Amino acid sequence: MTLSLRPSALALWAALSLTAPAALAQTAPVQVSDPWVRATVPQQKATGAFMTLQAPAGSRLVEARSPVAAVVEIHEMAMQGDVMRMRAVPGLDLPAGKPVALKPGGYHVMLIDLKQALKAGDTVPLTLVFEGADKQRVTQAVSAPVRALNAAAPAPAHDHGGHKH
Ligand SMILES: [Cu+2]
Repeated sequence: MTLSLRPSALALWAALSLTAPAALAQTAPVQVSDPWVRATVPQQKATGAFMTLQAPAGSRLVEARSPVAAVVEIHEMAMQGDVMRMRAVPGLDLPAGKPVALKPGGYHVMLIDLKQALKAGDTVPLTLVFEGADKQRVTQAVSAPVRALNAAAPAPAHDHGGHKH
Protein backbone atom coordinates (compact mmCIF):
# COMPACT_ATOMS: atom_id res chain seq x y z
CA MET A 1 0.00 0.00 0.00
CA THR A 2 2.98 2.33 0.06
CA LEU A 3 2.33 3.13 -3.58
CA SER A 4 -0.84 5.00 -2.68
CA LEU A 5 1.30 7.77 -1.21
CA ARG A 6 3.17 8.42 -4.41
CA PRO A 7 0.68 10.64 -6.26
CA SER A 8 0.57 13.23 -3.48
CA ALA A 9 4.34 13.16 -3.19
CA LEU A 10 4.59 13.74 -6.93
CA ALA A 11 2.11 16.60 -6.76
CA LEU A 12 4.16 18.26 -4.05
CA TRP A 13 7.33 17.81 -6.07
CA ALA A 14 5.65 19.26 -9.14
CA ALA A 15 4.43 22.30 -7.22
CA LEU A 16 7.90 22.94 -5.85
CA SER A 17 9.59 22.59 -9.21
CA LEU A 18 7.12 25.00 -10.81
CA THR A 19 8.02 27.75 -8.39
CA ALA A 20 11.78 27.18 -8.64
CA PRO A 21 12.78 28.73 -11.99
CA ALA A 22 11.39 32.19 -11.29
CA ALA A 23 14.21 33.76 -13.28
CA LEU A 24 12.84 32.17 -16.45
CA ALA A 25 9.83 34.46 -16.32
CA GLN A 26 12.12 37.38 -17.17
CA THR A 27 13.35 35.68 -20.28
CA ALA A 28 9.93 34.80 -21.66
CA PRO A 29 10.37 34.00 -25.34
CA VAL A 30 10.24 36.84 -27.79
CA GLN A 31 7.20 36.47 -30.02
CA VAL A 32 8.17 36.28 -33.67
CA SER A 33 5.25 36.87 -36.02
CA ASP A 34 4.96 36.66 -39.77
CA PRO A 35 8.62 36.03 -40.63
CA TRP A 36 9.45 36.05 -44.34
CA VAL A 37 12.41 36.38 -46.67
CA ARG A 38 12.38 38.20 -49.99
CA ALA A 39 13.06 35.97 -52.97
CA THR A 40 16.20 36.53 -55.06
CA VAL A 41 16.92 36.64 -58.77
CA PRO A 42 19.87 34.70 -60.27
CA GLN A 43 23.27 36.16 -59.26
CA GLN A 44 21.73 38.13 -56.43
CA LYS A 45 23.94 37.65 -53.38
CA ALA A 46 21.95 39.31 -50.63
CA THR A 47 18.38 39.71 -49.47
CA GLY A 48 16.38 40.71 -46.44
CA ALA A 49 14.42 38.84 -43.80
CA PHE A 50 11.46 40.53 -42.18
CA MET A 51 9.20 39.85 -39.21
CA THR A 52 7.57 41.45 -36.21
CA LEU A 53 9.19 40.95 -32.81
CA GLN A 54 7.52 41.47 -29.47
CA ALA A 55 9.35 40.90 -26.20
CA PRO A 56 7.02 40.56 -23.18
CA ALA A 57 9.72 41.66 -20.73
CA GLY A 58 11.91 43.68 -23.05
CA SER A 59 14.89 42.28 -24.90
CA ARG A 60 17.40 43.05 -27.60
CA LEU A 61 18.05 41.31 -30.88
CA VAL A 62 21.84 41.00 -30.91
CA GLU A 63 22.58 38.42 -33.57
CA ALA A 64 21.02 36.43 -36.38
CA ARG A 65 22.30 33.41 -38.25
CA SER A 66 21.15 31.33 -41.18
CA PRO A 67 22.62 28.35 -43.02
CA VAL A 68 21.74 29.98 -46.39
CA ALA A 69 24.05 32.97 -45.90
CA ALA A 70 27.71 33.29 -44.99
CA VAL A 71 27.11 36.60 -43.24
CA VAL A 72 23.98 37.75 -41.44
CA GLU A 73 23.65 41.30 -40.12
CA ILE A 74 21.00 43.41 -38.43
CA HIS A 75 20.39 46.46 -40.61
CA GLU A 76 18.59 49.74 -40.33
CA MET A 77 17.70 52.24 -43.01
CA ALA A 78 19.07 55.73 -42.46
CA MET A 79 19.47 58.93 -44.45
CA GLN A 80 23.02 59.62 -45.60
CA GLY A 81 22.84 63.07 -47.09
CA ASP A 82 19.89 62.86 -49.46
CA VAL A 83 20.09 59.13 -49.92
CA MET A 84 18.42 56.42 -47.90
CA ARG A 85 20.97 53.72 -47.19
CA MET A 86 21.09 50.67 -45.02
CA ARG A 87 23.77 50.00 -42.49
CA ALA A 88 24.57 47.36 -39.91
CA VAL A 89 23.70 48.02 -36.29
CA PRO A 90 25.04 46.05 -33.30
CA GLY A 91 21.55 45.27 -32.04
CA LEU A 92 17.90 46.18 -32.08
CA ASP A 93 16.15 47.11 -28.84
CA LEU A 94 12.77 45.52 -28.20
CA PRO A 95 10.90 47.54 -25.57
CA ALA A 96 8.70 45.46 -23.26
CA GLY A 97 5.41 44.54 -24.86
CA LYS A 98 5.89 46.75 -27.92
CA PRO A 99 5.84 45.17 -31.36
CA VAL A 100 8.91 46.10 -33.40
CA ALA A 101 8.48 45.67 -37.14
CA LEU A 102 11.30 44.53 -39.38
CA LYS A 103 10.01 45.45 -42.81
CA PRO A 104 11.13 46.63 -46.25
CA GLY A 105 12.40 50.20 -45.91
CA GLY A 106 13.06 49.78 -42.20
CA TYR A 107 14.90 47.42 -39.92
CA HIS A 108 15.68 44.04 -41.41
CA VAL A 109 17.89 41.03 -41.06
CA MET A 110 20.33 41.09 -43.97
CA LEU A 111 21.36 37.77 -45.49
CA ILE A 112 24.70 38.33 -47.26
CA ASP A 113 26.81 36.02 -49.44
CA LEU A 114 23.90 33.73 -50.15
CA LYS A 115 24.89 30.15 -50.80
CA GLN A 116 21.84 29.49 -52.98
CA ALA A 117 19.05 31.28 -54.82
CA LEU A 118 15.91 31.75 -52.74
CA LYS A 119 12.63 31.31 -54.56
CA ALA A 120 9.05 31.78 -53.45
CA GLY A 121 7.87 28.72 -51.61
CA ASP A 122 11.26 27.91 -50.10
CA THR A 123 11.70 28.05 -46.35
CA VAL A 124 14.71 29.72 -44.77
CA PRO A 125 15.82 28.67 -41.28
CA LEU A 126 16.86 31.59 -39.11
CA THR A 127 18.39 31.58 -35.66
CA LEU A 128 17.76 34.74 -33.67
CA VAL A 129 19.83 35.56 -30.58
CA PHE A 130 18.18 37.76 -27.98
CA GLU A 131 19.75 39.33 -24.93
CA GLY A 132 17.40 39.96 -22.02
CA ALA A 133 17.67 42.72 -19.43
CA ASP A 134 19.54 40.20 -17.27
CA LYS A 135 22.18 39.89 -20.05
CA GLN A 136 21.24 36.25 -20.55
CA ARG A 137 21.28 35.26 -24.19
CA VAL A 138 18.64 32.98 -25.63
CA THR A 139 18.46 31.65 -29.15
CA GLN A 140 15.25 31.14 -31.03
CA ALA A 141 14.75 29.18 -34.23
CA VAL A 142 12.44 30.61 -36.87
CA SER A 143 11.30 29.20 -40.20
CA ALA A 144 10.74 32.02 -42.65
CA PRO A 145 8.88 31.36 -45.92
CA VAL A 146 10.31 33.00 -49.04
CA ARG A 147 7.99 35.44 -50.78
CA ALA A 148 8.12 36.89 -54.25
CA LEU A 149 10.58 39.67 -55.02
CA ASN A 150 7.93 42.37 -55.16
CA ALA A 151 6.17 41.24 -52.01
CA ALA A 152 5.48 43.98 -49.52
CA ALA A 153 4.12 43.60 -46.05
CA PRO A 154 0.89 41.61 -46.07
CA ALA A 155 -1.90 43.83 -47.35
CA PRO A 156 -4.78 44.40 -44.97
CA ALA A 157 -7.83 42.36 -45.84
CA HIS A 158 -9.99 44.17 -48.34
CA ASP A 159 -13.56 44.51 -47.27
CA HIS A 160 -15.84 46.27 -49.67
CA GLY A 161 -18.83 45.53 -47.54
CA GLY A 162 -21.42 44.62 -50.12
CA HIS A 163 -20.17 41.26 -51.34
CA LYS A 164 -21.68 38.50 -49.30
CA HIS A 165 -21.95 35.34 -51.38
CU1 LIG B 1 20.34 45.50 -45.43
